[in-house]
Amino acid sequence: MIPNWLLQRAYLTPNRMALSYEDKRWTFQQLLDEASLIARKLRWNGLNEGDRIALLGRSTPEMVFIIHGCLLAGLEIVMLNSRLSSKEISWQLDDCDASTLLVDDEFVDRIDELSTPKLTFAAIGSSGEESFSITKVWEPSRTITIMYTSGTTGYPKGVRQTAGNHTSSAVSSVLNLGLAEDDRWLCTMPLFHISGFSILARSVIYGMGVRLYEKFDAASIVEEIENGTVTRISVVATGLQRILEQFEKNGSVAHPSFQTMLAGGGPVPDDYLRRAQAYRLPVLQTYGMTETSSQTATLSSEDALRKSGSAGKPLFFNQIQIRDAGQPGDFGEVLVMGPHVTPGYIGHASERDPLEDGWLPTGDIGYIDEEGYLFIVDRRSDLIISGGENIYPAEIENVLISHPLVKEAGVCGQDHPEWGSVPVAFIVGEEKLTAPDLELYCKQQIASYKTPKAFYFVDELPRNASNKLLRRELKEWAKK
Ligand code: S0N
Ligand code: AMP
Ligand code: MG
Ligand code: MG
Ligand code: MG
Repeated sequence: MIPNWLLQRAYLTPNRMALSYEDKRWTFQQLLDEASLIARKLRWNGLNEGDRIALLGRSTPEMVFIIHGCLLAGLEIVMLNSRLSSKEISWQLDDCDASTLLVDDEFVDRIDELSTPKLTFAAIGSSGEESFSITKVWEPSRTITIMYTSGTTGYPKGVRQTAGNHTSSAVSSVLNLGLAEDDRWLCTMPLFHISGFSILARSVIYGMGVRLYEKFDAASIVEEIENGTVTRISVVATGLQRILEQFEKNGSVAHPSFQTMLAGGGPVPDDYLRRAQAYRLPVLQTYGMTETSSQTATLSSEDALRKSGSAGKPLFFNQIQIRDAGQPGDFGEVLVMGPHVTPGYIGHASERDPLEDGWLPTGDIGYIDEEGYLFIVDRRSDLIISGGENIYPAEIENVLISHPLVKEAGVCGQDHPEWGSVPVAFIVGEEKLTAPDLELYCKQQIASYKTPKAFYFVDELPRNASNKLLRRELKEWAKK
């Protein structure tokens, strides 16, 4: 059994710093008090142990209290990506069958026509309370969070992340990175992604402080890294790039107490890793995904320079292997096994077993070198990763093709200096169709980051003899 995280943590180290935001801070006891209050209010609103709710909020202390409040109340939390369009959010709400949507008042106007009952954060705050006794231990199989991740078909899948998944992930991580008494993890990653949520989990499991930012603010982040007020941070390549530019501007270096910059969520350019050295930034590349509740493999600090470009070795409890690899260096699909791997999906994908013979096929292509280090080289499917957000061409193509003036549409990724890769669209359509029309049409239906950055009008799309779209060819076109 796994101890109820926050209850156990507040019992063990009540006075340690748990959370800070701007100039405010909370100890673990204060965090427990805030979260317990929320839990009683959620109960009063008819939410009971085992219920599934959806949560749409910003990275604020209130959001952290609500997350922990939900966990204390025994709820499963569907974490909604606040960058999605109303239409995408409605789709996920239908698919997950949540009984209630807890929504930050900031976002209420985005979701006015919903069939799911909603409870705004303000309404939770002003509601009555119902006392109940908090469950002290959790079954490892208990679902803590559900996060949607894009799928090849264009329909995202809700991934279950259990108490066992999160806890083993956090324990594996600390076995690799170590823990200092005054560690503070700067969380600028969205809490609705596992990159951000996993920081909250590590905090309560380790008794480690989290410094929370609502927005990615490179100037403040770098100031904290220079001053030593934070010791760890997680970033995607886009964030790392902004941090490097800020260090360049400041002409400064990281404080000696700064321990780790965990970089992942997509490819991390070698050039960034090299440049980071000049600012004494210990950047450790990591390979993880929603289905693995964050890191599967991470480079260790002692290998950072020698194995630059590698995503490291698997964390202690985890296994990796390359499908059909005969010898070190052979390329193939990366397969993952371990207690951090999801037991499965919910909703439309619930029948799909994520595992094959006990291994999770990741869809990523990589190799393991002769010393056992993992290198990720490509993605088997057509996934586009823009600033750490995943996009499958099919979800954009489905939207484009629904436009009355569009006859055919093909989408692929194009290299981009800020986002790594962005979607661009090739369109066969009526003459009067314009790029601004299509952009507007997309933005009404899908997240802004999924809206193609360019629309190229063509006479026909590259197809093979059986009329299948040749996406590789499309990618070549996108390079011209
Ligand atoms: C990079 C971020 C911070 C950029 O956001 P920013 O600058 O705050 O944007 P906004 O001011 O909100 O918006 C301005 C305009 O920019 C558009 N936009 C925003 N983000 C993107 C994007 N990603 N791609 C393209 N466009 C974007 C907005 O739409 C807006 O435009 P308009 O005005 O047109 O609307 C932000 O994108 C960000 O936080 N990215 C990170 C997301 C993330 O966390 N991804 C990782 C997901 N994967 C995992 O969680 C598994 C891996 C993992 O766990 C991990 C990853 C890294 C490190 C550690 C771990 C770990 O294992 O622990
Ligand atoms: P998600 O499930 O949305 O978090 O996306 C996970 C995907 O991000 C993985 O399947 C990879 O395609 C990609 N990814 C994560 N970490 C890395 C990395 N270090 N290098 C290359 N791709 C990565
Ligand atoms: Mg995924
Ligand atoms: Mg992603
Ligand atoms: Mg059409």
